[in-house]
Amino acid sequence: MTNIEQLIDGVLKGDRRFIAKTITLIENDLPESQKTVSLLYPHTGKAHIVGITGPPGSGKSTLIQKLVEELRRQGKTVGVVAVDPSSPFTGGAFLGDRVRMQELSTDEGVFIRSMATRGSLGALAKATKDAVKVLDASGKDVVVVETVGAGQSEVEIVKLAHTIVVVLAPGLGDDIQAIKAGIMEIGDVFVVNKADRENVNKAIMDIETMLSMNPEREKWKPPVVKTTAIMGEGIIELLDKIDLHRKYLEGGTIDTRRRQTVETELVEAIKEKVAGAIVDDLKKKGILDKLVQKILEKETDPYSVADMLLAKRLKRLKPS
Ligand SMILES: Nc1nc2c(ncn2[C@@H]2O[C@H](COP(=O)(O)OP(=O)(O)O)[C@@H](O)[C@H]2O)c(=O)[nH]1
Ligand SMILES: [Mg+2]
Repeated sequence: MTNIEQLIDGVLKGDRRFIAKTITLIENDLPESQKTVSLLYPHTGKAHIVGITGPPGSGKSTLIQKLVEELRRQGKTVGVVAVDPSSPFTGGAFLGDRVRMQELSTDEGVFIRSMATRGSLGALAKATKDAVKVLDASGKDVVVVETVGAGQSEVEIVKLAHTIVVVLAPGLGDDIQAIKAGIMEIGDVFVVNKADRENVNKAIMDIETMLSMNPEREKWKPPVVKTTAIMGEGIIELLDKIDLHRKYLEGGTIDTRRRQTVETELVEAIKEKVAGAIVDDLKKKGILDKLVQKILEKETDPYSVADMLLAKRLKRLKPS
């Protein structure tokens, strides 16, 4: 049996076995997991967190593989957390890639993990955020998070990143879907991958037009990078832009971003813990069932009940 102290110690040393164990603990939402994350928390905040999002099939996983290789060449350590059940990091279609993935999997400076989709999306989002913290605390220079830019939870996950890279591919008709999912607004760097295909320049122009129509932008003007991930082309340029964005953030806005992230996290923790405790209490006392019945009979409605519960609790909190 490993105890929490051992886990923490192992993670802080960057030991892959302990990192893996800790993330498994988090994934399974075991009782020790929260304590572990709390103890690791003071050691976080050093990594550059890079979110990679975009429609399925645009080449995110392939691109990340190449980014990891290049970062290693530059002497940087890297952690990857992928929330993409459609294309997990098992090597993709190419045998060559699979061999490369195996090489990466024995490199102590790299840790790659695909998150399992057990439980709700909200639970997955939380587990992913915690896994990023573990990798940050383990001393990785860069932590990459891959999510499919499809739903709100995925967008929420990627928002924890300092730098968000949106990966699109030409001719997939994905662009419109991507805009719908709201990922165009959050991108700091745009990638048109599969530059070996037709219509690359049109895709780039479409993105640039869209970006120019968005006046709400900060001083940072999101660059658009062309890559061919399968050939490893454009990777260095992409890393340069990612690093440029890091430097831009460190010039002033990074504290604002960190503040926002921490605020969101706190609000979510309060919702989960406080609301959760109230609901559990109501369930235990059998009150929840009665309230449901009343709502079914149209005697009241969910929001009025919530207001009533809140008023009661606030009254109880006030010193008499
Ligand atoms: N032609 C071409 N195919 C690519 C390129 N990058 C990735 N692919 C292929 O696109 C498919 C989806 O890639 P994947 O990395 O799994 O995409 P993800 O779903 O965004 O993670 C795979 O078959 C890749 O081999 C590229 O630059 N050019
Ligand atoms: Mg993928």
